[in-house]
Amino acid sequence: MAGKFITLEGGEGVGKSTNLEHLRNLLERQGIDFIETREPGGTPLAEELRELLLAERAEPVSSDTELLLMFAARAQHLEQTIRPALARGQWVLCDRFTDATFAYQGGGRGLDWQRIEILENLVQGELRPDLTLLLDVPVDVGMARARGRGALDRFEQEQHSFFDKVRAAYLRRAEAEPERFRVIDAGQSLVRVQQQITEVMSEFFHRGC
Ligand code: Z5A
Repeated sequence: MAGKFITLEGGEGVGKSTNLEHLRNLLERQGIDFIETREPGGTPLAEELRELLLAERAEPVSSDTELLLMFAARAQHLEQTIRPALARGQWVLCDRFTDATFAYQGGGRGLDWQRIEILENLVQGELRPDLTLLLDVPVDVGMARARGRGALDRFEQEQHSFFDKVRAAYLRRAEAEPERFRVIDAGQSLVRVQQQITEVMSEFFHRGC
C-alpha cells in the first residue's frame, strides 16, 4: 500500500521546525514507518539548489529564475526521495512543498498562479499531498519570532508587505481545498498549538487516512 504524504506549511517564524518534532512523535506512537524531508532540499543536489536559492547576493534574482529553481529542486526531490518512499509504503513528512511556491512566488512575488500550476502538473503529475497542516500566525508575530533567531536568509529579509501577501495566498489555498488543508492557529502557546496538531492527526488516523 502506498504511504501518505503530509506537508507542513506556513509563513516566516510560524514554528514549523518546532512542531515537526511533535508530528514525528505522533507518527512514531502510531508505529508508522515514515521519512522526514524538506523543500527546497531533500537530496544532495536539491540541497545545493536550496543554498543557491537562500543565499544573499548582489545580483537581483528574477522571479522566474526563483520559480524554476524551486521546481528543479522539487523534480529531483520527488524522483529521488518522495516517490520511492511512498512506493515502499512509507509516509512522507515534508517541511514545505508546492503550496509554498503558490504562497511565496505566487503571492509574495506576484507570479501568475496559472503558470505555477503548469509547472506543478509537469513536475508532479497527479501527485498531491494527502494532508497539509498550515500553521498560521499574524505576520508581526512570525517576523518577531524569526528575527529572534539571528542571521536572515534572502527570503527572511523581505518586508512586512511581502509576508502579508504570502499569508493571504496560503489562506486562499486552504479555503480552496478544505478537504486537504487543516489550518492551525499557531499564534497560541506551543502547548495549545501541539494540542491542535494532535487533534488533526487523530482525526486523520481514525478516518483511515
Ligand atoms: N520557499 C519558497 O519561496 N518557495 C518554495 O516553493 C519553498 C520554499 C518550498 C526556506 O524555507 C525558504 O524557502 C522560506 C520560503 C522559501 N523562506 N522564508 N521565510 P524554510 O522552511 O527552511 O525557512 P523558514 O520559513 O524560515 O522556516 P524555519 O526557519 O524552519 O522557521 P519555522 O519553522 O517557521 O519556525 P521555528 O524555527 O520553528 O520557530 C521560530 C521561533 O519561534 C523559534 O525560536 C521557536 O522557539 C519559536 N516558537 C515556535 N512556536 C512558538 C509558539 N507557539 N509560541 C512562541 N514561540 C514559538
